[in-house]
Amino acid sequence: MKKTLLSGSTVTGDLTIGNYIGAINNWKKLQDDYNCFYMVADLHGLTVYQDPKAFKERSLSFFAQYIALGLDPDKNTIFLQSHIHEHAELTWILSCLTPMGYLNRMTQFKDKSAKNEKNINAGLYTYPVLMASDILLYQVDLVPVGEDQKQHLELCRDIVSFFQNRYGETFKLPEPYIAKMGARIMSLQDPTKKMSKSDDNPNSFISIIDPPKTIIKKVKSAVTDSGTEVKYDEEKAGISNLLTMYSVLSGKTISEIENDYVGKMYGHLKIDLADLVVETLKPVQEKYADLMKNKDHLHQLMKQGSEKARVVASKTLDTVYDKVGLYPEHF
Ligand code: AQP
Repeated sequence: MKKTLLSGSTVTGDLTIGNYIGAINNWKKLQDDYNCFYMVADLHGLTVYQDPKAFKERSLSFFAQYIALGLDPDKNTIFLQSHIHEHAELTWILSCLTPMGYLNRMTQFKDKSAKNEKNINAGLYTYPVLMASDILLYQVDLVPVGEDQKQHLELCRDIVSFFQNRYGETFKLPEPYIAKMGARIMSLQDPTKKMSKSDDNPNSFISIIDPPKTIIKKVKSAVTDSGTEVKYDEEKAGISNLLTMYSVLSGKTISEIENDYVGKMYGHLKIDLADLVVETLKPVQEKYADLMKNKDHLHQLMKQGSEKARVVASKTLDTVYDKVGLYPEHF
């Protein structure tokens, strides 16, 4: 029996090369060995203000990008979170079991509310409970987590025991899945910060669907220090970030790349990296364009994903409703 795994990306901004290198490229490698659920996390996206029309288009675009980036809709369950109403329903049940004190400790809430001073909403605060529902509905064994999600997974594990203590064993206890090499890609404009798809400055990230000209312009204008030697150095975050990206995309080690650039300048690496990103994304962008031309086919694939997801999610929610004592509608 394959182990079950779930991951997803929040629908904010456009997927970036950081999402690809740090997450989706690894998800692709897991699709043969695990029973994978990959979700377009649109409900999570509502924790920040979204223009409704653009948000709808973006959710479809994320779904198409997952497939264009290599996630196979026949091997995996790829779906939109909001299509499975059980996520929102389980969130309510779990919210009634989650002490406020636990949510108060979440550092991401503090960081995100500092960034969103004008929109500190309750959804931002209870976001980890929705994340717990995402995981627990599918009786997931493993969750790929970066540093910033570890605390949320811990909370999810606490919620499993709160539920179990009150109602008996119901959910599988999820474990973190630590990817072998999920490089963290930094902002092109401030390499001390993670590249983030919702960054206000579009020059700080490369989006998967950026046209080649834009990619070249963004890489060329990446912030580096005043040196010239192409060498990985933690003190030189800008050039090190470009080297990391080059290494992951080319499959060469950092020291091989350093050797190739002896006697050359930062500018040479930038030109080659820009070409490499454009070449890497070319087949992805072609596939994406094809998929977006045939919306009926995309909708069909979406339906296929949500039907598979719903079978598992509804079974879990039925058990939960029964255990907490909600009166059944059907006898
Ligand atoms: N820069 C990055 N480097 C490596 N991995 C990254 N991921 C995101 N950015 C990088 C990984 O992508 C997965 C999906 O993450 P997400 O989109 O749901 O949320 P996030 O981590 O909060 O990414 P963003 O781009 O920073 O989102 P916003 O702008 O909405 O806050 C995760 O596995 C993540 O680690």
